[in-house]
Amino acid sequence: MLLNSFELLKRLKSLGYIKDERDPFWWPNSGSFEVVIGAILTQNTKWEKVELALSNLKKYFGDIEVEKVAQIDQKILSELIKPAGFYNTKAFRIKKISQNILNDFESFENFQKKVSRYWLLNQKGIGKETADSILNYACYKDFMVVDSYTARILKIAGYEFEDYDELQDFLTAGIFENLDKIYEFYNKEIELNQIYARFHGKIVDFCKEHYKGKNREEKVKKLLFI
Ligand code: 39A
Repeated sequence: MLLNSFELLKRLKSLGYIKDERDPFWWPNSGSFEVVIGAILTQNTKWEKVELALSNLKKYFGDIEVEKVAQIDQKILSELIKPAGFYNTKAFRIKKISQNILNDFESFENFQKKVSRYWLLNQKGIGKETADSILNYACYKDFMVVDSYTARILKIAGYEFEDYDELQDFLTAGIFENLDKIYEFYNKEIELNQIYARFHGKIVDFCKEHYKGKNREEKVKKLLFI
């Protein structure tokens, strides 16, 4: 029986997640405006499709910067992000949030320092998972992302949660209560934002490798919980 989220973190770490070649915060180019775009693009689609859309944006813009995205023609933006699906809706959301970042914070650097979850949740089409992804991976703040993979593997361990917040509380409580042990296995003190970032990354990378095909629940159960 899994007692808390720390045990899941420990198990995933002992299985070798995250692989060393990843960004230290797992999300590629963490701490950049590109993550804001990636977090919106990744809604209702596979990451591999997001990568294609991001690659189109990089070919078009060079570096993906908020000032450039705020000014782009929305039809051109839709074409560039087409591989990620729902491209008209996503193009509208991406252009709008870019303009709002500049209007309310003047620069991406100010946005990183000052943005709140409340501000993000008031943007069109930004729900809790997208907001927490932006807060953690683009702004390096202490928010743990919850996604459907996390809910699925915890269900296999016998846990079901009412909603996003309850699951998030379960994840963060297990971390918070075991910080000393986490520092021990990392051999150093590691910031909470990075622990959350890497924990979510471990869950996603593990699920992409093992939560698939026939008997996936059984496979995951054997690897993680027996
Ligand atoms: N589903 C995902 C991902 N899968 C991902 N990576 C792999 C790197 N990111 C950053 C977000 N969502």
